[in-house]
Amino acid sequence: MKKIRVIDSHTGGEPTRVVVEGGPDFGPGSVEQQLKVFRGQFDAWRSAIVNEPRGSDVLVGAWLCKPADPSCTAGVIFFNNVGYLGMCGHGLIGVMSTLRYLGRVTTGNHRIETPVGIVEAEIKENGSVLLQNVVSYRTAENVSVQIPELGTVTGDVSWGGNWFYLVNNLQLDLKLAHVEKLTEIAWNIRCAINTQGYPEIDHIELFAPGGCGGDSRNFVLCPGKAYDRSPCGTGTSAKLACLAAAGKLHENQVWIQESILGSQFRGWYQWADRETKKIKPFIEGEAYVNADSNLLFDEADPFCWGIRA
Ligand code: PYC
Repeated sequence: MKKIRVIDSHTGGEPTRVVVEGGPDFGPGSVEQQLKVFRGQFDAWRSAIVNEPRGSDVLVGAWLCKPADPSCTAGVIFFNNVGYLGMCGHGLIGVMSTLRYLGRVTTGNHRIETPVGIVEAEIKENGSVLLQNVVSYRTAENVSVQIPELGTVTGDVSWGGNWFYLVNNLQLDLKLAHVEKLTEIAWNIRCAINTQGYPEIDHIELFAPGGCGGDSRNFVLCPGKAYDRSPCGTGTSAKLACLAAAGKLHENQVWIQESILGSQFRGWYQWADRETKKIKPFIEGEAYVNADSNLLFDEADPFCWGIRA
C-alpha cells in the first residue's frame, strides 16, 4: 500500500494539509515546471489528498518540493478540490507553522518558491507568520456585470498571487448564516465576469464593514465553490493593491482584513513600482497544527484516488 505523511493545520479557520513525506517526485526544475509535471502526470494524487473520502471541498493541499532557487528554504505547490493555486496566503502561513512543528525550520526569515514567484516568510517568536507576497496589482477598475436579481454589480480585477474580482457596490450581510446565498451570488458573479473577457478570474471577493474591529470583512469564493474561512492571503493582497491604486491606503498603513468567521489578517504594503502602482503586500496571521497523520492508498479501494466530478 502506498503511504504519505501529512500535517494538517488551520489558519483563521481555513485548513491546509501539507504533504511532508512520501509520494512522487516531480523532477528537477523550477516549482513552476514541477507544477506542470504534477498537473500532467500525477493529478490523481491531488484528488486523493484533498477530495472526499480523505478530505473535503474546503481543504487546501500543499506539496513540498525542491526549490530551483538556492536561496529558498523550500518549494511549495498549492492545490484544492478542482485544481492548482498560484499562491495561497493562509496555506503558506500553515506551511511555515508545519515546518516549525517538524523542527525543519526555526524562527526568522525564509524564502519559499511558488509557481508564481518567491514569497518571503518570517516566523516570529510568538508563532505568527509574516509574508511578503508576490508583487500584486490592479488591472481594471469599475468593471460592471449584470446579475439577475442583483442588477449591476461593479468591481475591480486584481492579481494577488491568484486572480480576483473584488466587488465594490454590494451591501450584503456577510455572516455564516447566509453562506449558501452568498455562495450562489458569488458563483453567478464569477460566471458573468468570466464571459466578459476575464476568463482567468477564479476567486470572487465580496466586502462589508468589519464586525470584529477589522477595517473590512470579506467573503471569498474559491475556484471549487468552497468559501475561504480565513480572510484569504492572496485576496487581501489583491485588496491592498486596489486600495493602493485608488489612493485609499498609504504605504505601511495597516489594514485589518476580517473573514466571514471574524478571523483576521494584518496587511500593509510598500510600493514595488509607484508609477505602475504595483505593490509588495505584507500579510501577517497565525496557523495552528491540528493533525499529524498517514494517508494510505489501497488500489483495491474504488475511491482510492478521491471522489471527483
Ligand atoms: O489565503 O490566499 C489564500 C487562499 C486562497 C484560497 C484559499 N485561501
